[in-house]
Amino acid sequence: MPRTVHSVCALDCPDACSLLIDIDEHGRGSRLRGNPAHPVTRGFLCGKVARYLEHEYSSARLLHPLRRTGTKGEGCFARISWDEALGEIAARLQATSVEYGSESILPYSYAGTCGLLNYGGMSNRFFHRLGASRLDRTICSTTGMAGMNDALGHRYSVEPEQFRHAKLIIAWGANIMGTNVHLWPFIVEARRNGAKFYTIDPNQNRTGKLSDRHYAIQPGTDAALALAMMHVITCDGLEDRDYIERHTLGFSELKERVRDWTPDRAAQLTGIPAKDIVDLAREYATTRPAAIRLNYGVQRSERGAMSVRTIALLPALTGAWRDPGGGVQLSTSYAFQLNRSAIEMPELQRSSPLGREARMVNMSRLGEALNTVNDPPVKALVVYNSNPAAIAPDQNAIRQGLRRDDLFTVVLEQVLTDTADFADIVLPATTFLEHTDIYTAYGHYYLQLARPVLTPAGEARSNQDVFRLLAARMGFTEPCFQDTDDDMIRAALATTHPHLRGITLDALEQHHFMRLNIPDPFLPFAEGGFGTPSGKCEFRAETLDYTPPVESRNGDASLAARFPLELISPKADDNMNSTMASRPENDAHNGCLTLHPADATARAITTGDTVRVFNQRGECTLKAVVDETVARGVVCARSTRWPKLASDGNSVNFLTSQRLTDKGGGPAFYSCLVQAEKIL
Ligand SMILES: Nc1nc2c(c(=O)[nH]1)N[C@H]1C(S)=C(S)[C@@H](COP(=O)(O)OP(=O)(O)OC[C@H]3O[C@@H](n4cnc5c(=O)[nH]c(N)nc54)[C@H](O)[C@@H]3O)O[C@H]1N2
Ligand SMILES: Nc1nc2c(c(=O)[nH]1)N[C@H]1C(S)=C(S)[C@@H](COP(=O)(O)OP(=O)(O)OC[C@H]3O[C@@H](n4cnc5c(=O)[nH]c(N)nc54)[C@H](O)[C@@H]3O)O[C@H]1N2
Ligand code: SF4
Ligand SMILES: [Mo]
Repeated sequence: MPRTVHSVCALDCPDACSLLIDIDEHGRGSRLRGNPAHPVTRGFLCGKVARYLEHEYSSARLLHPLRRTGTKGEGCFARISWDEALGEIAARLQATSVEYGSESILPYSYAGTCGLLNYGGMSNRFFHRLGASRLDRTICSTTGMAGMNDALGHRYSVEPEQFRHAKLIIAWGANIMGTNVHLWPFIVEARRNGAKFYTIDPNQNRTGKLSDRHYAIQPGTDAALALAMMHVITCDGLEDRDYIERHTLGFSELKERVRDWTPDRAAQLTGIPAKDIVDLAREYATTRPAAIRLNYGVQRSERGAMSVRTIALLPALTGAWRDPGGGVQLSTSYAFQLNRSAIEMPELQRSSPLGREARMVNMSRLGEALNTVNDPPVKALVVYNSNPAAIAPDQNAIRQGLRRDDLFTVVLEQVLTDTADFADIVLPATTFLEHTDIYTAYGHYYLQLARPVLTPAGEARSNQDVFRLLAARMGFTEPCFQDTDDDMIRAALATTHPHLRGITLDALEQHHFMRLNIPDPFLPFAEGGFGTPSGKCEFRAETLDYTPPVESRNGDASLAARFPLELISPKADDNMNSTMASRPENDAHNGCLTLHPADATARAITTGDTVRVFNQRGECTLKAVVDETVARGVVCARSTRWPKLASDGNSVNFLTSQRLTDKGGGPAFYSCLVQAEKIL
């Protein structure tokens, strides 16, 4: 019988859409659409996932376990049975643990699925019990989290639904049309009611083109802009005295600190004219409600935590938190106070051969982990929900590691990615339409449940199932390895936190999505309540500062002389990180480098030319697009290409570095100096 059922988009996107899927009489999915009943999805999907059934039924899907037959990276495999695959993996992990210590085993995973169970449920239990190294999952957002914590203590954000009330909306390093499109209708509504919409971004992308004003900031200089805005606000006396007195600490020191952050000084660094900085600051301070949508672009530069922190202090200065539609939104995820340790069970480490907490390995420095870490060296790598041979920085180092003959690599994947090409064993993985999971969100406040709605492709299995089976093979007898998905969901929901009150598995089953038990509207800091020791927003002015990224025009002068272009590699509209980046039309787009006409002319480059982009770490070949969507000295290429589809097998992540940001251990993807030349 044809029917329509519910699901949830599991991709790593703030919107976490509620989906409806039409299933035909043969049990095949025929159409995906947004659930009109969900207050943020509002009945539509992005272009990527509207076409997700092409991926679901693609001939590229992996259907059975594979064992490598060629050299590492070549991508030649032969079919094996699950029994053989699991037996071989268990034996190799066991032997590695005995010979080199259990910490020589490294799990590597990220957010291929955002479902809590398949993101890190049974897999974490398994690796904790094994005593494997723990992965510090820093690749995306930890820098920004550190900045928000420093500013606010509690990382709460303005709700998307409240943006409709704003009179000024600033997208600050946030490509809303591309990466967070379900916020857009609320912005449209606000603008219809007279709101102004501004963008602050080194790249004038689709969102910037639709703005009332675009500020073409130079990469990594956001803290300087925010400090100068504070200068204008405090010099002009535009701060909210009452809010400051009641809910903040350290205002007079802040005022003193920003005294020399004149708009002229910031103009030199940011490339934004001083007069524009003055106007922006005045308008921000005098317009209510004023919302800042700060996405993750800002925190991918070397001083990203300081930038995020400084920006996130602005609404406390102007009292913007008081109003529905006022404040800052970076991520809403902090409000989902689920019982994660009940899912992950870190206490299992005590029953591991280690008998203690295992070491942490920062995923942003995988190259270093595979090549130079020696206490013990990484001898086995188990990858799931991630494609490190495409998305992680400094690919020459990563591939040198992945090619090692003494490294045993297992990859759980839906398709044969660049990473899977390096595997000894590949295991076919289900998609989110094929397994159970629960979903938090980082762009709204609804918790969701999804049941499998389609039959798994071939012999594909969920991560949950694979790690249950591996646990049995390894002889782990703890009853927690028998837990069903539903047992684990119930455990996650078993918490006394007020936000989860009334949310049970049964209720989720019935409603599909449920709003967290938070006030409506949710005004987290309208009456103070910051998560700092004092409960106030603490400016701590003495620690506020701006330092240019080493890899920037104002950073290391000798590097900038050799590699004078600042490369940013923001998200592509039509793929999700490297997921679906193998579509030919996406690859064509991801294979482009945008240059400013002045930089192009100086290198005799015109649109359509093939260019070699290089620095001290590597090189890649891209097609030039010459236009003014980037400022002089900035070049832009979309992330994240499948390297194996490029003519030279390389991508921009052969150029990016393993240098970490100022706080949170995140990668400085967008602080990357390069040179470009035409290939004749
Ligand atoms: N279509 C699509 N959607 C996605 C993704 C995707 O790959 N494709 N990825 C998902 C993921 S994993 C994430 S983390 C989110 C990220 O969502 P966003 O943070 O919105 O995306 P980014 O492209 O990382 O960065 C946002 C913007 O920051 C700009 N930027 C770069 N450097 C600077 C800087 O120094 N200062 C300022 N002010 N701006 C800067 C970039 O040009 C970009 O336009 O999107 C999610 N949604
Ligand atoms: N240059 C540059 N590099 C970047 C970025 C950038 O802006 N510029 N952005 C960074 C950011 S923000 C992020 S979050 C990372 C993203 O990096 P990743 O989290 O690695 O994201 P994807 O590239 O989408 O790879 C996810 C993989 O998981 C697989 N997958 C999906 N669901 C499942 C499942 O249920 N089970 C299993 N086993 N596999 C599954 C998909 O097929 C896909 O190949 O990239 C980072 N890399
Ligand atoms: S990728 Fe984002 S916008 Fe697209 S369907 Fe998934 S959650 Fe919605
Ligand atoms: Mo991300």
